Amino acid sequence: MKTDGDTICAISTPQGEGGIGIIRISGNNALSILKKIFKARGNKRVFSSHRLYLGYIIEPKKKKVIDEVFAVFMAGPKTYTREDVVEIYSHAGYAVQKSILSCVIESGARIAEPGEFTKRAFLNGRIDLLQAESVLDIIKSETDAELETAVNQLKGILSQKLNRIKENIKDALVDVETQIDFSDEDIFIEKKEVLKRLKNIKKDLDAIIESYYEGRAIKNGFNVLILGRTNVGKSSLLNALVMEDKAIVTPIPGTTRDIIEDIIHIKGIKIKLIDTAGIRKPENIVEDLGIEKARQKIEDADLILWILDSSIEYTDEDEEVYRVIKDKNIIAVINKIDLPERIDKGILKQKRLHTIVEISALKNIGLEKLKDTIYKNLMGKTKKRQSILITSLRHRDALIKTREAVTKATENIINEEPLEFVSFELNDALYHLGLITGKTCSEEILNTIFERFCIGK
Ligand SMILES: Nc1nc2c(ncn2[C@@H]2O[C@H](COP(=O)(O)OP(=O)(O)OP(=O)(O)O)[C@@H](O)[C@H]2O)c(=O)[nH]1
Ligand SMILES: [Mg+2]
Repeated sequence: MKTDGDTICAISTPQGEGGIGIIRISGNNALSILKKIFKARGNKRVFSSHRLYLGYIIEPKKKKVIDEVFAVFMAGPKTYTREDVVEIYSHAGYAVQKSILSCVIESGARIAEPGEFTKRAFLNGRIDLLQAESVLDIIKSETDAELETAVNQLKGILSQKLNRIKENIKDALVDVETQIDFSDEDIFIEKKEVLKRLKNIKKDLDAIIESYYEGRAIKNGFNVLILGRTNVGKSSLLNALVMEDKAIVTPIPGTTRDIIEDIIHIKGIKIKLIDTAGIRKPENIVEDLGIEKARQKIEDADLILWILDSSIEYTDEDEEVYRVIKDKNIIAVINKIDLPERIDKGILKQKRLHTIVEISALKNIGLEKLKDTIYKNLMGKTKKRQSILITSLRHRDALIKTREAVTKATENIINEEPLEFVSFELNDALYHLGLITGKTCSEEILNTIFERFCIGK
């Protein structure tokens, strides 16, 4: 799969008004298009590579000046796509950029598909698929931790690690295949040696696969569910944590009927807070549906904040909530501690809950402590911060399949099965590993990956 070098173009900066907007052109005709539409100051006709020229974009047919711009021609392969690339830095405005783009198209380019520039960088071998995907992650990063992970991926740290694993699998494969070819003669591979190699490969794969939990958390954030019976102050807690009146709060039990979500950051980790309808015997169909939605969220929650009301005795409804969530990761949050205490905390102690935090959502008491507890709970789940993280389900699936094949190869050797089986499994392992870096990827997979990009990237 290679690009055919036809010339593509796009507005690469976000649409709207701004100081500068960039139009990017890539392909064989990039330079000739520039020459048709751009007149450099001083009438220069020769463009040195990687140098900025000030001048005007002039509509080729009507000879009308559209904008004063900077333009740069970058000769391949030292470019983003490895093809010839031109970038035009114009003023950012809808009409200006649209007019320039029309000139470019009339002069022989076509509009790029989403992610097509990056796709070309991949197809022309400048970056592997992992790095191409990291470009999207960098664009979408909201927190420093997310950005750091994505940049490491772009720098190729994960690719290098995977390449080392690939080389190790290949070495094992060579050992095995040599043995197959010379089976009648006296070349004899030490089974122990191959098994040791495979064990190390598996260990490396384990570590990367395990990093997915942390990687995913950094990328997508954790789901923290606020759950409890009606009127205990769930929505008040959401509002206090997001510091905004996001959810309606009233003294009437059954106020919240739908799921209400917002994002907060605690020490650089992203947390999706999810407020839900209070759980009790529903009084009507709307409330019933709301409660059902709340229950459905339980499965996906990384953590459940089980809210209780300090000013009222522990009720059957509280117990009903507890019954549903008792096997999950929960923090018990006793709210309304600004009011006289009526709840029997002894009941909670009997339940051997790991953590109980006391707060007042109304008076802003104990919220810092609660945030700290949430952070420790979630980060405690991840081991020490790993330097290499995977964040994509696609990578994780492929690594798991790689590991499966390595495990099978190991079993084959232990069970003294024909070495051809071992060789088959190791080739399978290489295939799945290759899916991650794009070596063995089909056009279809590539398309689904690059479709997620915006146009111009
Ligand atoms: N005194 C006191 N009142 C509170 C506190 N937190 C919430 N409330 C009050 O408790 C009532 C219910 O609060 P909500 O936040 O709507 O409770 P909820 O759990 O979301 O209720 P539903 O959505 O009906 O399930 C409101 O009148 C709040 O002002 C608190 O810490 N102290
Ligand atoms: Mg509510």
